[in-house]
Amino acid sequence: MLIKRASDIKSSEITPKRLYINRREFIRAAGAAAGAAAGVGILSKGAAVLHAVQPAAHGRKLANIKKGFSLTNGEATNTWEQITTYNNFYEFGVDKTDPADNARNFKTDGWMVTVDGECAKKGKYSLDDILKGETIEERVYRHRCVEAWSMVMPWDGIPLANFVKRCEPTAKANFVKFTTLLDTKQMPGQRGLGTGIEYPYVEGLRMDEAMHPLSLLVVGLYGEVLPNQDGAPIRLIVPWKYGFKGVKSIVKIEFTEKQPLNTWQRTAPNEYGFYANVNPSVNHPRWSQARERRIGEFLMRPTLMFNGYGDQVESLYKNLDLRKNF
Ligand SMILES: Nc1nc2c(c(=O)[nH]1)N[C@H]1C(S)=C(S)[C@@H](COP(=O)(O)O)O[C@H]1N2
Ligand SMILES: [Mo]
Repeated sequence: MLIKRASDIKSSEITPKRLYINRREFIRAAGAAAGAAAGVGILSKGAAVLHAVQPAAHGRKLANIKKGFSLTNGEATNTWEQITTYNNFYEFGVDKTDPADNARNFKTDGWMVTVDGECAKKGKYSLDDILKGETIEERVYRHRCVEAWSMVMPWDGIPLANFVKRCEPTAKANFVKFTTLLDTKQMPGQRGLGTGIEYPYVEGLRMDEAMHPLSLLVVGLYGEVLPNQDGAPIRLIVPWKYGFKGVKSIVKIEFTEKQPLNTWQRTAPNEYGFYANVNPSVNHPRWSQARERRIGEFLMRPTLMFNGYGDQVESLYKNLDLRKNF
């Protein structure tokens, strides 16, 4: 066979490109190479641009949400439309509108989260189990992507600390590791092609970061059930870190002794670290992190240390060199 199938292209063939193209282009380059080989890539992409992306349909309202706190200095909250049509969720495609298109029929009924590792209460938890006895809080947080765009989102969720305590971690539990669903049937971005990303998507936090009151297990947006493109039915939000720490559609929470290897660090370790604290003075090797584009605004605004949450979190890092531990 002369034509290479997507799955025949080894990730090693595209590896050097990581050095000079950005995250999405790096993924897309693999797709274009495969598409060109198959003679369809460019045309189908061109056609895709012509359709208008639809925001998430309005879903079920969550009951009894308590106002939490807004830590945004009065900055305007982004709209439902913006938050559900401009996404990063590579399992559903690498363009910002792909998750809105491709996660539309994602099935989350009967969702279970496995708790494992260094803890007493291992097992499978349904969403109801996780939310049992909890008050869902609305937290309006800034969200800063490592790609230098940002939004303000009104999440609904519970403090991650509450759930961690219920799992009764052992003395050896130094980190919490989170894993996204692996489902090549439902997630087209996980199929075939050697994009250089190994699925499932994995993230992690140090135990004290997981216990910090700002860390949130999110199940809703704007008081409604979390839209699929934003990581339904349950995802993490850690507002002082780059957005990629906010792992979506979580199926496993593990307590580990050693620091987990998170997906972006594994994919490009010179560019993405474990900590990923928002830091305007540590640039990405290929772009500045000093400023950001707030979705809906024209001028770029300065990026704030720890995304503006320094008063709350800087004590966690007083013994850490944030240049080395980026
Ligand atoms: N499983 C998974 N989680 C993920 C991602 C992803 O591609 N897959 N993208 C991350 C990145 S880079 C960002 S900026 C946020 C985007 O969240 P949002 O689409 O709800 O704004 O999700 C993060 N969580
Ligand atoms: Mo991101």
